[in-house]
Amino acid sequence: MAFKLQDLNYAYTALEPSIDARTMEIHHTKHHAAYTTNLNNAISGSALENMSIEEILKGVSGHSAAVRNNGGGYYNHNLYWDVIAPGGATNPQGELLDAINESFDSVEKFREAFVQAAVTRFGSGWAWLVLQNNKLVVSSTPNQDNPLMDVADVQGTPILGIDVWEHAYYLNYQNRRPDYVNAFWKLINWDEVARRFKG
Ligand code: MN3
Repeated sequence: MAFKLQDLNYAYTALEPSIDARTMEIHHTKHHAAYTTNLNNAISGSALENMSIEEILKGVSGHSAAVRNNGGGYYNHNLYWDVIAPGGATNPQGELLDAINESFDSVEKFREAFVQAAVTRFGSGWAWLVLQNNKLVVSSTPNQDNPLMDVADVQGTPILGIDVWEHAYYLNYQNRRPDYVNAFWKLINWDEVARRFKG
């Protein structure tokens, strides 16, 4: 198998009460596991088996819907688990803070734009903080698309992402997506976002 479901380096209970353990467990062992298995099935026997996930996504317009949906799902959830891992800085700092201030005027204005993108994404999808030509922008994508994909409206390197599929929050928040988004904001591991920002 080309791609492996990564273990979380923290317990399913670690993000309670913001994200409950049952949601974390189902999200990781069922949803993320299924994207991983289905991606491997979709690329089996093809040249994509020898490519990185980033390379696959950058040329996704040339691949099947199964590669687009499951490759996105595989990549997006790896990023998601990392940017909410407990223990990092609780606010943006250093060069990342400077870049946020330059692009959005303030962290608060960035937060408003990010929350707005997450809350208003219709149906299932993701909201992102994207590094694009040395500038930071907020975007959102449908389904399991992401800014690495050549089909995305806003293309660049995603450095922060929130899953707004109902499976990410419904057990605890039901229809209250804004409550989940605001809880997610408080979980962000800014050291991990800074690591991705620096590339
Ligand atoms: Mn998900």
